[in-house]
Amino acid sequence: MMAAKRLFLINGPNLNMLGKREPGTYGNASLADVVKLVKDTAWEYGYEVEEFQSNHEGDLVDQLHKADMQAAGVIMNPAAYTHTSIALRDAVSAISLPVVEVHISNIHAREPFRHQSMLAPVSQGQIVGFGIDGYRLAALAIIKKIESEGRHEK
Ligand code: CA2
Repeated sequence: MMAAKRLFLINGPNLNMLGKREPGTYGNASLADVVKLVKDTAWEYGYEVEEFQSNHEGDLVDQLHKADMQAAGVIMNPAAYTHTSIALRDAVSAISLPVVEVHISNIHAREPFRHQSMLAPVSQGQIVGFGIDGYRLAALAIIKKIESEGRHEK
């Protein structure tokens, strides 16, 4: 099915706190800065972005289902649910869109419980450890993927 030139940007629990706490791990940028970065990047290629953040697992599942009907790809930082959520993994499996998983920090250089991602095996790919620049890299990567597969409307 042809999708509109639209990306969903989905951020999970506590990412609404970005820039307000823990700058040593997550930097000084706010969630609004992340949204602007992704929108500006997508705009360069004629894509629009629908943005969503929630602290609630089921709401994130709902948003993945909505993306399947309305978008051509998803950029997602599932935050702590990365490491725990079979529900989010099943949702990514259930939709037919490419999903790029982003982490601001290098999860592999942190506590062992952050080394495993439930979503990575069902995602298109994972970008970790580049701070919020990872969101721009994810937008570039997913747009290239969408364009190469001709998944979007003209
Ligand atoms: O590095 C990432 O992007 C993470 O997804 C961030 C999650 C963490 O649980 C993952 O292991 C890695 C935590 C997001 C919490 O964000 C905060 C931001 C500012 C202050 C406090 C929390």
